[in-house]
Amino acid sequence: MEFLDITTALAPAEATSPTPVDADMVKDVVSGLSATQKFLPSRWFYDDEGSRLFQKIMIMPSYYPSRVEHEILVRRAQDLVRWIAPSSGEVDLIELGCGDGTKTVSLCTALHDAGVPLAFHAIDVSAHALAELSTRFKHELPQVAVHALRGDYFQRWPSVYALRKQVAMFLGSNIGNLPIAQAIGLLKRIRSRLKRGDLLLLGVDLQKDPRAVLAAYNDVEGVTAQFNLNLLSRLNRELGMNFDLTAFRHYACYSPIDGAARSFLVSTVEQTVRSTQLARTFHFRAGETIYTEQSQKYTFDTVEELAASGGFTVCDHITDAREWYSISVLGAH
Ligand code: AVI
Repeated sequence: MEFLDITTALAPAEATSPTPVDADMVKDVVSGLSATQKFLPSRWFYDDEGSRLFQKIMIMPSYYPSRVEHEILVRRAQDLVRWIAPSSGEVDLIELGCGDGTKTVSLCTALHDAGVPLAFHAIDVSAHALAELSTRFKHELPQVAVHALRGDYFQRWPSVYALRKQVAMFLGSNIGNLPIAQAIGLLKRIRSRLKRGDLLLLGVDLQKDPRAVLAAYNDVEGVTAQFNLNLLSRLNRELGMNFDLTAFRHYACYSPIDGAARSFLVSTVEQTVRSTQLARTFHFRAGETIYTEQSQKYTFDTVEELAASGGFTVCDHITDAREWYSISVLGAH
């Protein structure tokens, strides 16, 4: 188990060496761009520029999920504390995809103020985000022990004492970006690490007025469009592709029937895109789309179905006043 030494998190080698070709990216691009409905998994959005653009999205007025989730973490902290507080002993709080800790520091403060003995295990792929999280906790909550673990939350789990209560957290509505089979797979994996009585706090975006959902992915500022198009810049850079970014447009839609917001890149002309690294060409008809992201919106019933498929039962849905978003408390049974 590798715990990140924050002093080496931003080693110069990492900052300067060219990005090696990622075999998973190659597989995804070849299969996605050869399919009848072209697709590219949204996990590839998050290079440095993509992460910077996502930070920008999170503070846009139309992008409500981050703001509402934050409001729940602050305003309903006591309800969360009641679920998290163990009957005895300490609690290991394990956040999958913690980012820079902005989401969780207020909850950890509430737990600390309530006298809950706490160790915070923060897992993220970004060394930069983990370094920021550690600095934030050092300044704002030095009393809480932070264990930063760098890696993919599909694979990593911290070392914890078997007898302590574990509370896993998967916030940010990130579950909604996973195809259903992967979402269930992730819940099952988390469940396999927990014992009876442990919890998973799952951040889910709820179904609401379709116009509010659509506005979040179709902002007038065009930041989501830049975020979507940045995927093509990344492939140009990392796979030697020659996507012309002016010949693709962002398109977002939302279907209240299945609760899915979907994003696409539309080829505005007939064109052929090449990759020197892959020695492949990909043809696009004018109007042809690449499906780049699904952001699932749930009802309480669909959260319950998802939880059951992953081996959990829903103990509570902790929501904002309008019920736009829920931090659902799932119990390992
Ligand atoms: C990270 N994820 C939950 C965001 C979402 O809402 O699906 C990513 C995003 N895509 C466009 N805007 C934000």
